[in-house]
Amino acid sequence: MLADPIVALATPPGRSALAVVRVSGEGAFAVARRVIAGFRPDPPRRATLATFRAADGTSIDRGLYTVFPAPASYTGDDLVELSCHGGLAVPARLVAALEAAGARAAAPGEFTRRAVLNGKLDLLQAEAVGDLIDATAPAQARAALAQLEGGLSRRLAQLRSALIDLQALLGYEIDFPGEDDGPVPLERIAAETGSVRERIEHLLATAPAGERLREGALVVLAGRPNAGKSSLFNALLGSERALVTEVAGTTRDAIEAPTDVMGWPVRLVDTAGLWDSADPIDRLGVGVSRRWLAAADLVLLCVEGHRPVGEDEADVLRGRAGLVARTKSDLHGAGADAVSAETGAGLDTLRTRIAAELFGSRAALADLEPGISRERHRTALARARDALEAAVPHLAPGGEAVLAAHHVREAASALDEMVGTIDVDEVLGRVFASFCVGK
Ligand SMILES: Nc1nc2c(ncn2[C@@H]2O[C@H](COP(=O)(O)OP(=O)(O)O)[C@@H](O)[C@H]2O)c(=O)[nH]1
Ligand SMILES: [Mg+2]
Repeated sequence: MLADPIVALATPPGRSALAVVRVSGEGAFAVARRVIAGFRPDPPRRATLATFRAADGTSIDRGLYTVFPAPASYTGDDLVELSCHGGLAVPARLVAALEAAGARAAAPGEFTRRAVLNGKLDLLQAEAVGDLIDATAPAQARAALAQLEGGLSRRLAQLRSALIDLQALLGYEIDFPGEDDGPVPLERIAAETGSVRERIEHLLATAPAGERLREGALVVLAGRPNAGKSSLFNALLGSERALVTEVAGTTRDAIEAPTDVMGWPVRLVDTAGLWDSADPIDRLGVGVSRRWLAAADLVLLCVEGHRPVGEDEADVLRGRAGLVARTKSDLHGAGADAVSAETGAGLDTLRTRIAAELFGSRAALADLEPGISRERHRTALARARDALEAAVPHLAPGGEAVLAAHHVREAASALDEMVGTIDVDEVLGRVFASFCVGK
């Protein structure tokens, strides 16, 4: 059955004051009635105090339940939310009782999946629900919330609408070929196609920052042994994750830790560094460092004090995003790039530089424009752009409007796939409504 009642604990298992259990689907109220003493579906969206009972009639807990009748619920189906005491025993008994009463244990993401199937959320918004839950830095949460609220969906809807207009114009051209003074000259259709293509390109350009924002930017520390990498790593994290000693070569494996730099998500990696050593274990460490450096979004090169940057060190930064941090400023004195893991001086300046380097103009948390945030979006948009590019030659004088229309349709279907809506009738409706082709 498409909407059989499903049940799941909506909060993490473990010790907590409260836990929330959700039941959704056709028959959710009947299931709830078997467990909640005196259950009533009215009034909706109002918390009611009741006793929750197991199948054998023993009481499980006293808690609140809230009823969300379809379609005004998260899933779009009938839904009941029960909040009980937290911990391991009570929520587990409550879920078991609801299963005994006829609900099936939900699969991961099944509530959101139903919300998509019922048209409550599009695919982009469903992805944003996951991103919002997974967000660790404020900027991530903000971007996810904007996407959940439909920011990206609206941008795509505008693009899609422009493509449908194009299809309508082309439809006219196909039905009345060769009419030189038709209502829309071919050049205008070509120009319009180019402008939509440009807008898609503009959205595509948000991919690096968007993906970086969703996944966390990879910042890798590099530098000579004893440059102070591990100390800086710990200072930026605010915890002693990496071992620090005066013995060169203490760090051998790379250590990765997620952190938040001025509100932006960063995965900080401490490495052994890149320098020659006879010791085979050191050499392994250097190999690991190289792989991390190759993947880095930003390399943070640690150079002690005023020592000149060596040729080998400069090489590490060549052709890639990088910053130099002058370490141990408490010993060597201050400068613009100076930082001390010991005293914390210069750390905030360094954080600001890292954030600006990684997120650039998006460094202002307030004006995040809705952008794309995953490979799935990028490939769909690239497909749409390529399809429009392929349409252009057919829009030159003497071109085949039918072929152009084919490519424009393909571009629209790439966007549909991205949002998760496919509706051919809409295109047809638009063509006939705005052009009265059948006159
Ligand atoms: N005074 C001072 N000493 C530091 C600072 N940062 C690191 N050190 C010392 O420099 C040595 C090497 O530090 P470490 O972080 O292990 O360097 P790594 O080999 O680059 O990881 C250790 O003895 C640290 O205590 C700093 O900011 N101030
Ligand atoms: Mg180290």
